[in-house]
Amino acid sequence: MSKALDGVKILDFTHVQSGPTCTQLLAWFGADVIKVERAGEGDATRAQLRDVPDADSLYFTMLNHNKRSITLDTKNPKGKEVLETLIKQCDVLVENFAPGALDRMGFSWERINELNPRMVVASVKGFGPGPYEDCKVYENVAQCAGGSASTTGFDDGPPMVTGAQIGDSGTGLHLALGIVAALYQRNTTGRGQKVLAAMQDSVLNLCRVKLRDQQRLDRTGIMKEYPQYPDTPFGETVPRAGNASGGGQPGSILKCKGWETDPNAYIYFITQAPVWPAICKVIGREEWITHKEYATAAARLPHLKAIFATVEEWTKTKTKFEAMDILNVYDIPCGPILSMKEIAEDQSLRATGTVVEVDHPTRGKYLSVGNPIKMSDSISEVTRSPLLGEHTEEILLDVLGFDAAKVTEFMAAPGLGGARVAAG
Ligand code: CAO
Repeated sequence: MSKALDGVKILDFTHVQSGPTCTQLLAWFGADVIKVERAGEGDATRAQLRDVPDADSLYFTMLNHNKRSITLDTKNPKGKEVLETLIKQCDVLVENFAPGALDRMGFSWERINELNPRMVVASVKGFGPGPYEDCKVYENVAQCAGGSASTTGFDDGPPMVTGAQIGDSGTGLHLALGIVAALYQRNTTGRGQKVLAAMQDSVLNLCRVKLRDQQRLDRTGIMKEYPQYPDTPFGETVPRAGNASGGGQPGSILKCKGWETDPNAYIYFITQAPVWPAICKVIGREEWITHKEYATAAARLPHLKAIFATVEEWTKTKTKFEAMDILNVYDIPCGPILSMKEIAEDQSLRATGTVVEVDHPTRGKYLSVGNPIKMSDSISEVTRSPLLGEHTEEILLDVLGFDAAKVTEFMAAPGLGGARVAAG
């Protein structure tokens, strides 16, 4: 079966998480992703958080599926020669080096554009142009600078980062969309272009509801769906809202049966207005259906804490899955708090390819996340991440068209191809 990005060649200069997430997605859509790494060490994540001695870490393997790896010292003249040829052959260069690193390597936008005017050059940086444009940035810095941390957590605690990697993987997603759009535009202009996804911007894009709330607060001084209302006065900035839904439908995390010993025996419960009568029936408070302090969404706002406390008395009598089964009969929006262990064992996620088992020659079988975007005519199959330099020879022969003698010369050069890799 063909794939959406068949024929697209990506020169993948990415490392750590943000850039590799982007190029892994493009690979799942069928692009030929050629990951360029330094001989000997490669992407630093190969050796980070290792759980199997001497094997590529899960950090690396789970972000670099379906790619090929070539080792290249791009600061060495021979390596530069190879890189220039690769630039001429590829459609997209993706990088997430520290600001200025590509220029220092001798590959500015102008130089790349001169070598291949059709090339799309896509970058992740921590910040866009401005006071912090030269800063190196990791995930949690982006979460803090993008507005997420100040609005996450509880009102009486410090700012908090979230476990979802919205700074890294979130920015990788944004960049992938930018690349596909640039390739689409190239069909009519014939030109490549620069694509930038700044981590601060991407986090803010995902946090836009909080910028909405800042303006509501500026105008009205109050936000009635926030847990601070009606007991605690609002300040000048959007406060941390705990587990409140942040939308027009109030929600909260409630205890379920077993919460005393199981840290994840909880359910997210939403008091969606259209199903309010059903909620009242399920929890045994039918008098609330018509009571003037509970009958409408607006009337309920000052009583949300008491309402959720009453609903919780009911959820505490059910496991999170029992509660789900009962509530879903009435279309009451809710969701179990799933642990990573439960997700790893969830057979429905395996069946859809959202969680996949992958085999690897040095680490054996492991679980990974498959392509979360499903397409009917471009099915993603997850193949293992490459060993360091595994495809160097293959790429020199097939992509660059080197003859056997030139491949041998290249492979022997110190700091270039490096030793031949035996693939499992
Ligand atoms: N051959 C020769 N040199 C190479 C090379 C290769 N194949 N691959 C990388 N290098 C060099 C770079 O040219 C750079 O050299 P200079 O500093 O001399 O210009 C050097 O390796 C290190 O690159 P770096 O500064 O990007 O790496 P770092 O580990 O110091 O910083 C990070 C990592 C992530 C903080 C930084 O890359 C960054 O801020 N990136 C942009 C934001 C980003 O993507 N952050 C998310 C990271 S995931 O949490």
